[in-house]
Amino acid sequence: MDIVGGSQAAAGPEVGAQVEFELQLYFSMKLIRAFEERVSRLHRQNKILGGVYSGAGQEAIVTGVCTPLQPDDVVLPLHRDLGVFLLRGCDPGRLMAQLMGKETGFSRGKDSFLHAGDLEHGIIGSTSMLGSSLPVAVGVALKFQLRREKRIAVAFFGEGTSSRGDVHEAMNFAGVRKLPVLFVCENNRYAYSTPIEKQMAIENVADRAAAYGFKGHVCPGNDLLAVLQLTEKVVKRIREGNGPELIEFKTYRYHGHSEHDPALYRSKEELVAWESRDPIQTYELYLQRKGHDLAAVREQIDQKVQAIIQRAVEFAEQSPYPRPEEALEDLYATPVGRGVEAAAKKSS
Ligand SMILES: Cc1ncc(C[n+]2csc(CCOP(=O)(O)OP(=O)(O)O)c2C)c(N)n1
Repeated sequence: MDIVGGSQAAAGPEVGAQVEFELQLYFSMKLIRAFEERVSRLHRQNKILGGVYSGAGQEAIVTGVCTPLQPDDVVLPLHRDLGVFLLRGCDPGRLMAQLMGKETGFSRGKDSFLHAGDLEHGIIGSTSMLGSSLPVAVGVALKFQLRREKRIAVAFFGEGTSSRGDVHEAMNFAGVRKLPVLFVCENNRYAYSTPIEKQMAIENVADRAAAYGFKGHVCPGNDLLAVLQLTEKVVKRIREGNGPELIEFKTYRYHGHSEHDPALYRSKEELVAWESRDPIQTYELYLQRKGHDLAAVREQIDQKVQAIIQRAVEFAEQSPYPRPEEALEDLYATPVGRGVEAAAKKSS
């Protein structure tokens, strides 16, 4: 069992492969939950650089969306999608080092998690300007289309972000050009402290897709199997050149907007109601009904997960902070293409 998404495991028709796949999905959600819990604890110990935006409660979405993707697809996560890094096969130690601002992180200690990306694993980081990553996803998809590549771009965003202007521009352009992009809205009901009914006048973000000329779907985001089955179908259609689609997943975040937010704007009853639909516990019930020995499976996976996280923390803690003289390195991409050599010669 590896920690890279389950697409390879999904290929085998045999029962063994199916069992392996089911456990891989469980492992993925457990790893994301435990990793984020550890990050929250480390934050309280003042070991994390910058804000922590926990996605606890939303693990089924990242898991169900990333699993059917191919390694050469490109994903653009937002601030609550740390799990994307784990499922795309990024090294957990480097991810933890990024969170701690260490030299060994993706940006070599130049940034917090918020803007992290890892091009080696097809992840483009976001900026603080919510929604700015959607036009980038559309640009990536345009490149795939122009080069006739069977790759897709996947843009994650919240329901609050969906009300931003550049989200509209991105979706409109993607619809006009029928670009291979999947828009993934994680509707957790709050944009910071603003409840959904105070920032949009319709019930579903997905309803907006019709205005751009493509399909929009509403899906229960805490139900891993529902997320996975819908995403598989949608991804297949997009990959075959049928244009973009939008999936809105209804979900809930357990923590406040970030770790310094006690979320006093919502009721205990509401939180408890959503906790009773927890994605991991719901999936555990499914595993049990499928005949897995849940206690044994849980123990084995918890041990594996804790070992991975412990190694990641040790690696990050032992890594150095960047040296001041590195501050100006890696700020610009190395120029490539026609005329670059001549221009370089001229200026030297
Ligand atoms: C353009 C812009 N406006 C406001 C903010 C401040 N801000 C950061 S996260 C956030 C809430 C975003 O809510 P949503 O898109 O629903 O995602 P969630 O945090 O709920 O996952 C806000 C208002 C920002 N970063 N960028």
